[in-house]
Amino acid sequence: MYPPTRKDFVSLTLPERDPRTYNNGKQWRRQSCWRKWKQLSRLQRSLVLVALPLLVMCLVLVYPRLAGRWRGFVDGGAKEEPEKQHDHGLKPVIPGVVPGVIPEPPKQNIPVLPEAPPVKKPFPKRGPPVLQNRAQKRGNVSDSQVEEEMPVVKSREQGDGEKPLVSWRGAIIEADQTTDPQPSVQEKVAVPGDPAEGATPKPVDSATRLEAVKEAFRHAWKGYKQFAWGHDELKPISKSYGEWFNLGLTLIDALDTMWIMGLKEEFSEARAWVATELSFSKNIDVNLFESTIRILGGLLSTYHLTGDALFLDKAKDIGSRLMPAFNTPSKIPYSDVNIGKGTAHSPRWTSDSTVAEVTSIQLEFRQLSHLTEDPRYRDAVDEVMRLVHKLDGKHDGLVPMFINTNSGQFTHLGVYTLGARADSYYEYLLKQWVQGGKKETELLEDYLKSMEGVKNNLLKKSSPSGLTFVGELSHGHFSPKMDHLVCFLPGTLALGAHNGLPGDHMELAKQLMETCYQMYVQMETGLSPEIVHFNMQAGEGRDVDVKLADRHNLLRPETVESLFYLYRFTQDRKYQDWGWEIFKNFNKYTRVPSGGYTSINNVRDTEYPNPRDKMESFFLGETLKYFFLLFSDDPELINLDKYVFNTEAHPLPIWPNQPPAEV
Ligand code: DMJ
Repeated sequence: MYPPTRKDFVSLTLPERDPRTYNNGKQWRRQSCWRKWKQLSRLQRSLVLVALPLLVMCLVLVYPRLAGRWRGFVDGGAKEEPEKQHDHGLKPVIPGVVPGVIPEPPKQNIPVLPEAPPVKKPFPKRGPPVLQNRAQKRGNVSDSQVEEEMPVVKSREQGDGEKPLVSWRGAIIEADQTTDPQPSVQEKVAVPGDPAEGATPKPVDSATRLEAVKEAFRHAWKGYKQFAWGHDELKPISKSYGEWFNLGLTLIDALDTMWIMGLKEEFSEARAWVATELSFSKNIDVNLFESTIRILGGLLSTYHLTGDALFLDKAKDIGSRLMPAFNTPSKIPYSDVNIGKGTAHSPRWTSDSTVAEVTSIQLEFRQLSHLTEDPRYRDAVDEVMRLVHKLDGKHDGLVPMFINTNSGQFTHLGVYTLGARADSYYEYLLKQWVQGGKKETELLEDYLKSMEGVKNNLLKKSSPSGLTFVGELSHGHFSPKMDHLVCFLPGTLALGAHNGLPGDHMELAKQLMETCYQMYVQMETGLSPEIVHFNMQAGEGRDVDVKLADRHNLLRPETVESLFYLYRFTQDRKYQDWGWEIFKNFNKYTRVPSGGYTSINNVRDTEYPNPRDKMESFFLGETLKYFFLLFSDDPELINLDKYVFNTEAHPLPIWPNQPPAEV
């Protein structure tokens, strides 16, 4: 019982206001401020008087930096140190913005580049680049956008010509902060068969090309070994490393490449690291897809190539630690797993997973079951395929990019792409069918249907050269945008045709191969950008347009991968020659003298390709491996009737081939 005096209400006392000024808020606030000021002690007032001017000065000093960052953000371009994003990873979905499509800035009256050279032009002469982070020179514009001025800002103490602060795509960095002194002109990389300026190139034989790829690997390895040993990625410009999962990603991704190239010394030092240093017993979150294709895939393929049980043990360890990802209401796995704690979750802002991610882990987990005779791995990933097979929301066999881990339904319906977030779904339909001995008819049906969907909805021709390309569909609207990632498709189509699928798949593979090659040839550096837009207006401009934000090259493998398949199946040497051109340009524009190769920001600028200071693990895991296989004339070097490559270029046996005896 409450005491009788207790009042069951809350009393609220409102501050009194002068009735004369009650309706005049500004004046009332001014008087109130003044009263508060008067109530301060003398010491407090003096402190405020000293602090205020200091605050104003600070604001004035940092304003350009903030403004620069903001410009970089709205430009959609690279940030100072972009957050690690995997190709299929989820980013928050902004209302009104189609996922994966960077909104274009408003069009302006702009100068246009001079008429593009014809598609089959001779290779342009390219000057030596400077591999330093520095301001962009003007004049290298997208066909439809003005190059943003890259102001060179000077610090207060600096006079002209002294250590400038450089604004780089909106980020401000000390020119020499992360970059050790570089030669003013990049060291001339001696590539066999690279002619002197003006001279006609001499044909280069396969042995020379193979040796050049091995040399490139050794050069990359040298940088990794010296500056990033045991870490995830080399940062070759700053001679340091970056972590993503903290699991020696580059080293694991590169194991089978070294084996295939016969780099015994490098392989055995890497093996020793795996044996003594690699531990998965760590309280870390890893992305299920990325760790499956790179780590589990890399360990399994190395086991199959070498027969060394160490790699199988490690594969079992990581495989079982990834299994909590499948504990969801729908059985569609979460994107992230803590391999130490055995917990899994979606990204913070959504309960969706990416379709490509949940449907491109099957080759690896199925193989793990095959080896261990433990069906849990295979059951989990086969269930995902069964669920996706039955789902509504597909368009002519094409899948949306997101799927919900609670409901098991597709989300964000209406956007269809063969690029990021959907790409390897299509690749793994075919490859699982191949892996399983061509028996699983649902997989084949879905693959064939989706390729019809591509032809009906996404395939168009560019103008003026009539290049066949794969665009995107967004809520019924066709966009002529094609990611470099889509260049896996010629190889996959060719693999299907080799396995008895319709002959027109091979025809399409050849056409798309030409297009992917042109995405390199038509750039000033001879290296493809991340994304291109094709011109579809008859009689207008050039075939390929590149937006400002899309000019980077991350040393990706897809085109080289497809060249390898096309060469294997057709024996047409032009594919080797195309690959050789691309290889030489990687050497010319991305090779860092002190060791390693770097992603670059601008494939349209031969003088300042603008290094990003990162060598992705797939450069050693995939790109250099596919170069090596492309230049090899030995069909037994990873026989495509015995092995199927996972999406990270790790070859896994086609069943019912038995695993090798342990050595
Ligand atoms: C690799 O991790 C894989 O090839 C993946 O399928 C796509 N992205 C990168 C290479 O570009």
